[in-house]
Order: sequence, then structure tokens, then C-alpha cells
Amino acid sequence: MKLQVNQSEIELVQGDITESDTDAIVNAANSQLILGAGVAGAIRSKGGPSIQEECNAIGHCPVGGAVITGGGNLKARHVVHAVGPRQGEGDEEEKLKNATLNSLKVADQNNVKSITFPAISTGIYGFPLDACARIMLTTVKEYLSGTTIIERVVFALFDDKSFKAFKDQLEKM
Ligand code: AR6
Repeated sequence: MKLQVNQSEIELVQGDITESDTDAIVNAANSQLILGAGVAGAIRSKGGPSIQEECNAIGHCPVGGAVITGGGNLKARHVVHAVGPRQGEGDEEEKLKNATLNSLKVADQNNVKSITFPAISTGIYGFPLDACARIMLTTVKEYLSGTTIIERVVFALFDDKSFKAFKDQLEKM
């Protein structure tokens, strides 16, 4: 499913983000930049140790922020590590919006023309899927309406439930 926004497009796919061949994929990271389970675990096992090593050199990223490393053995050249909020910590919506926005900005700054996001914070961090879909899709659409070199933003949704939440939201847009 696709939506055209100016010169760019937003696309939804169901599947494993580490299989994506966009210039960059986004990791659902934590502030310590330690690759744990979920998306991060899949990136660590397929991408190899260089990604964690680069994260260690960066050291830390605040909630709502994003940093970039190489993609190791992944198809993607880069991994953008976006730190989403944990459900219950407060200000979750604003923090998720900023994590999405800062990922797009860091992508633009690094000549990334295509990028794949997961549904940030909706796994181990427990943030609701519907709200995630609304916030992330609205933020991406707004960003693509401005000046950017990003041509394609993909969302890789892992299961039926998350794909449906994003599809329902995109249809409203
Ligand atoms: N491809 C696409 N989506 C996936 C994949 C995959 N391979 N694996 C899981 N998902 P999560 P968070 C979905 O837990 O909630 C880690 O320990 C998953 O179903 O990866 O932001 C980190 O190191 C869910 O919808 O991220 C952090 O400490 C979504 O991706 C913490 O978890 C996000 O789930 C971050 O938690």
C-alpha cells in the first residue's frame, strides 16, 4: 500500500525490517544504544558486531533522538538508531514524534534517499499500535511535504496486527 507525497512516497510492507533494501533501516533503540531484543536483536544478528561497536563509540542518545551508524552486513548501508519512549514514562507522543522526525533529519544529512521504519516503541516498550501508526505516519507525511532528498519511506510491519493498524491510518490520510 502506497501514498504519494510531493516527489516522495510512503509505502507499507509486512515483514522483517532487516530484509529491507532501502539505503537505511531504523532500529527501535534504547538510550544506552545497546542492541537488545526485537528489531535491535534482528539487526545485531544479521548485521554483525560492527553496528554495536559503532553504537558504543557514540555512547548515548536521549529519548526522542536518533543517531546513525553503518549497516554492517545488512543490505542497508546505514542503520538509524531512533530512541522511542517506554509506555508510562510520560510525554510519549511527543517523544515518538521527535524520534521519527530526528530519524528523517539524520537520514537527510547523510544522503539517505530511502529509509525503512519499524513500529517504534510498540514491542518491548509497550506503546499502543494505533497511536504509533497515527503519530509516525503523520510526522513522515508532514516531513515529506517540505524540502528533503528522501524519495521513499517504507514501514516494515512485522505481523498482521501492526500492518492493519498502519493500513487503517494511511487510508484516512
Ligand atoms: N522487523 C520488523 N519489525 C519487527 C521485527 C523485525 N525483525 N522484530 C520486531 N518487530 P521492539 P521497542 C516489531 O521491541 O518496543 C529492544 O531490546 C515488533 O513487533 O523491537 O521500541 C531495544 O534494544 C514491534 O511492533 O522495540 C530496546 O531496549 C516493533 O517492531 C527496546 O527493545 C518494535 O518492537 C525497544 O523497544
